[in-house]
Amino acid sequence: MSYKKILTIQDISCVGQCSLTVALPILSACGMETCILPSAVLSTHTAGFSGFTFRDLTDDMPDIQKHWQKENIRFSAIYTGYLGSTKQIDYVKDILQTMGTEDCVRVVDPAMADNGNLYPAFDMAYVEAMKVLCGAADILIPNITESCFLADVPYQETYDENYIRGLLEKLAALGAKTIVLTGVSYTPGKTGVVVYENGEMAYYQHDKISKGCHGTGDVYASAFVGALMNDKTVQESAKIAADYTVKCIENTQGDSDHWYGAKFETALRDLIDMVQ
Ligand code: PXL
Repeated sequence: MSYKKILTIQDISCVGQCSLTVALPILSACGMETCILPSAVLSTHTAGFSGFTFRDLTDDMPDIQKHWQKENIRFSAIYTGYLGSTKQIDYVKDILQTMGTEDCVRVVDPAMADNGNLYPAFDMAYVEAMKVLCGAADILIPNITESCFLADVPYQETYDENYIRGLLEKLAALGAKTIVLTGVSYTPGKTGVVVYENGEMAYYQHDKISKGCHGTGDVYASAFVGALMNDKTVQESAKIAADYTVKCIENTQGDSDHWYGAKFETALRDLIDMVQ
């Protein structure tokens, strides 16, 4: 396994099992040196808790980047998630374009929406800025709701393969070469992920656990990047991330106190076995 330095840019939700508190341990378990650029610090995530604090770190970003440039620091992969502001997306785009090694892989999870709605902190100006960031990605990992906002396609609860193809074609027009679309369900009781590469769709279907839990998008994207950096193909990484995320949800269901996140730690051993 090669030892790679990965930068991940997303928020610190102090409590709630999402973003950096998920990405760091998962990427470390996958054998990566992980560097972070926190986009904001929140007391909790914003999906279900009320009265959370929010400190936006947008204004710290240019100086952090300048220092890294002075130290000649470069990253083998840059993976972005939940960001702090529309202005920040501009800075993050510059980091994506300038802070990578020659063969750097740029992965954007446009973490901004789910179940047909934008997360509370975001508006349509944020969506417009996110479209531009997606254009700077090699690989995009959206869910269906995010894809609809990014592609200006009306959100539907049920759909067929033609709808998904149309969505992916519009997303690809933003500029990302490869798209890993999560939460694609054609059949009750099943869900899965569509990998779109060079105009071709490949579908990996798995069981849908009736009670999903929050934060699984971050678990999925982090495991995907960890597998990819272990020289798995995009399709292999998409499958490994799906199998791992299902295991995390299985290990969480039945604990009604644990509504805010997935117990991803309980399946790290399985993930390590899968990426090796
Ligand atoms: O898991 C996505 C996410 C990340 N960070 C924060 C969030 C959310 C989803 O709601 O609120 C702060």
